[in-house]
Amino acid sequence: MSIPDQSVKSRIEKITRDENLGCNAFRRYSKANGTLSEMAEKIRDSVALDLREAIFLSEDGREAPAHETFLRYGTEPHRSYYVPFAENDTPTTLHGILDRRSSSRFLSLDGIWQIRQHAHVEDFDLNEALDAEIPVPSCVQMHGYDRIQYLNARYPIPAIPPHVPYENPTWHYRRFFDLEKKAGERYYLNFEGVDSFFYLYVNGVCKGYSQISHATSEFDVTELVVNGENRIDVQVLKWSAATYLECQDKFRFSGIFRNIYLLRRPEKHITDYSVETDFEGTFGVLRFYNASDLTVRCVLEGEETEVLPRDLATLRVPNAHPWTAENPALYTLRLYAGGEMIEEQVGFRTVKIEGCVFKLNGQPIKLKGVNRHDFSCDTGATVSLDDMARDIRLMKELNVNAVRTSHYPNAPEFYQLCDRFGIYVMDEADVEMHGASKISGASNRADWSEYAENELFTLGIGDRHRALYERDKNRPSVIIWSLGNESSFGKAFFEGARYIRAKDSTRPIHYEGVQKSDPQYYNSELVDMVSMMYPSIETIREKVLDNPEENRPFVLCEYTHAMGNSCGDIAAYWDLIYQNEQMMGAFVWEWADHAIRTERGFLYGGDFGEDVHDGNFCADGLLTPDRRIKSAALEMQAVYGGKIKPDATEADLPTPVGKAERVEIVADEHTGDLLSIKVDGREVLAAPMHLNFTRYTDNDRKLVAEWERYRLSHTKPHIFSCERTDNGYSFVGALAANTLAPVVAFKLAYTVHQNKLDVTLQYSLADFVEHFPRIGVEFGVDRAFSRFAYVGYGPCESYVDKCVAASYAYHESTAEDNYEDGYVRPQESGSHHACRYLAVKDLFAVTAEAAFSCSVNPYTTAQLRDTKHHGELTESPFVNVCIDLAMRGVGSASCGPVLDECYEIPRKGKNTLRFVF
Ligand code: IPT
Repeated sequence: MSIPDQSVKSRIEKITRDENLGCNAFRRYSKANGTLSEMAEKIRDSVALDLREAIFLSEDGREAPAHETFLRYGTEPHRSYYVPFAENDTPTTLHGILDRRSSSRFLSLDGIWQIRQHAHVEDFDLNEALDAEIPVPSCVQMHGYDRIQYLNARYPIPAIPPHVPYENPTWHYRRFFDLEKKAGERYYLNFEGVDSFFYLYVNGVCKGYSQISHATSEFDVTELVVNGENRIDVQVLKWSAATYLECQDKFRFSGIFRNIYLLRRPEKHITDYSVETDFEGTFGVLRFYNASDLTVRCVLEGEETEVLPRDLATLRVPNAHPWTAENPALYTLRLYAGGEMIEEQVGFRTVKIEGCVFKLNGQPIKLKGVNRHDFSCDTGATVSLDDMARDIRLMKELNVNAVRTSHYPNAPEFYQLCDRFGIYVMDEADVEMHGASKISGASNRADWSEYAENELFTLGIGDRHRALYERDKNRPSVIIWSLGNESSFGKAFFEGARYIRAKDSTRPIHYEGVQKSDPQYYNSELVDMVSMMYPSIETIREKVLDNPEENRPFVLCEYTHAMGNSCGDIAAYWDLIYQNEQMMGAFVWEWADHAIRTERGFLYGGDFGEDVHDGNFCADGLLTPDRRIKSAALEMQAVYGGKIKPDATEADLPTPVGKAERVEIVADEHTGDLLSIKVDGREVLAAPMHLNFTRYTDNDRKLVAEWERYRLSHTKPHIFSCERTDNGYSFVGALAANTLAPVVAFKLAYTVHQNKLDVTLQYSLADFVEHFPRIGVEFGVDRAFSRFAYVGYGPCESYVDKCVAASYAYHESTAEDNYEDGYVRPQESGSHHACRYLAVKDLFAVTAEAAFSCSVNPYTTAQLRDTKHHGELTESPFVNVCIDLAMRGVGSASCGPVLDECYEIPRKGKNTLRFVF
């Protein structure tokens, strides 16, 4: 910002008063007829306005284009998601939910559209020729337009709310469709998601405009459509005021990215309704509110009742099964009016907070959660029903019972899948102002809370809260509302939060942001639970469990950052959660990696020539971008399944019997490296055995700088003494880099006895060294020897802090299978903790005095440390073997807390590895 001496609020005010950025093109429309707040009132009351009269005037008289307000115009009020059928339709199902395409009243407008890109909003010409085609729904950047950009918390545009740059890529979409228009019918166009702002034209007439990327915009186009061929033009803007409220950690895509369809409806029809459930003894009680202007006939399990307009009815189902994630019992409610039938799936369930305990159907439950974005590596923010159904199937398989829809409402059908298959949903509003915390170039909570306090945003935030509640209010799976993510908290939130509070007494409200705002809001009555992200166990104890003042239920809306080789801390969290009734559960960050599938493999931030980006911080999921399961997911599966402790280290050890008659070795007297092991004249080593003490995992990110202070990547062994004996070598040395004292002092001995080789390593870390990654040996063997067996934690990779999913047993594998090739950014992988035996098939077996970690991989430590994309890994010419005396835990410190001290490597150690040939 160029005005550093001013507060954000006064900056905004100054700009609002003095400047008119980017709105010149709209002057011709600006016939003022009200202030923003008056418009907001009208929109709330759904008063139809003529577009030409729509104001573009702010409180202080500033003219603004529509996309720099938070307004929608010409849209229907937010309503529950449903698709009407004709009474005589035969609805079918797909993936277990109602197939809306089987409704004769549903006309999909997905498919191939014409498109043209413009650099500026004003370049749009309604009647211009469009020269290209694009599938809808889709993200334009996935089709060669604009540029793919991944950004985490920062705003992608200068922070001058509500202005957006004049350089504002705009897409003109067009398609034609045939309609048999009938007298007495109404036609509604529904857009389920457009990022970030759009104008709608039907047959050349502007019907209105809308924003909120992850909300349905419905337009009544009855007066504009004709019998026969119709034309729709949509102008989609990349940047709008909405950009300030949708600063979520994701690839920043644009376009009509969710489904679009036309509903054909009777003149008088159901507009909206709400369903709430409860129990009376064994009866399930359904309270139905008819929010429409006509009488609705309700049929529930044979019980039928007529409900007058704006009236309430109660229906009862005897012996109703409560809806839970484990047993998601659903009952079919059919609503009839005006020749239409609307089918609802009702789940009877109650959600209550009693004392500090979160209860479902009167029982305490634990939310075994994940944070999920709508993301596909092939289509970006556009996800198909198949994609969603696959996610739900995988969640059930991995013992997940809850999803936080981070950080916006997901596509409506996702919730129906959750109802059907049993997933609790924390449904989050499309609100994130994370960028506001970074506008001064460094994190600054004061800037952030000034945004949250600024009533400039009240309309936009309030509209998002209304959209959230109204669309999803009838979903049994939704058990918690979340006011958004990472936006601090303040006055701009009050109206929306109060709206949800007033409308819904059956579900609690979540919002983590009160923790990071002005302390006056910490106990806001608009929020029902304490929520944190990535706290350490000590912080949880101190702030919540051991704090007598804190009596609300506690949830971790994000924890155990699943980036790369991660989630070493998940069992420790759940040990605490299972033991404390105040802890209602936790949501892993996050479900799946975001990365784009290309011929070069998966790409991430910075690979698309972005001016600003956040690298591979988007690849932080339990699953790969194409939904393969990683070891972190297996660890979560075990812990969510109730297993908290690793298996005991008990297993039968094979007794290595060597057949060799003669073993000869050659070591380098200046480095201590073992250059040759000849067994009966045949060379075993394809690469020398050397000391191995570096690694990279994404959770080591913050240590990379520290390790560079110790110059680990320049560190080499220095030998002070080398003693040759009849049957081997004995070295005393240190690991050191130029300019520095040694980081490790060591003794190393190689001793041959008949068909055996003992490798004895003793080490001691220098006092100034912390968080040392590992210490052990690494060497190569010929690629013909890729089969191996071990006794230790497997078959998945395992580390000192990540071995609950593994079983302690004899396992067999190959180098190719052992490396976890799902890491978008290559890294340390495939190690097995607490091994007592390793055999590289047909070459040797290793046992040791003390347990060790080992891996057999097609890549070297250096390759895994230095290669930036999986697609750039070239198989090493040999099979790479690592045997570590000590290997640091993996933790989740890429965003989570620092690794627990007990998982650091011991400061001293000694082991003898006995190779038998
Ligand atoms: C937290 C965000 O809420 C989430 O969207 C994601 O960015 C995650 O971090 C990291 O991957 S915010 C963080 C500053 C704690």
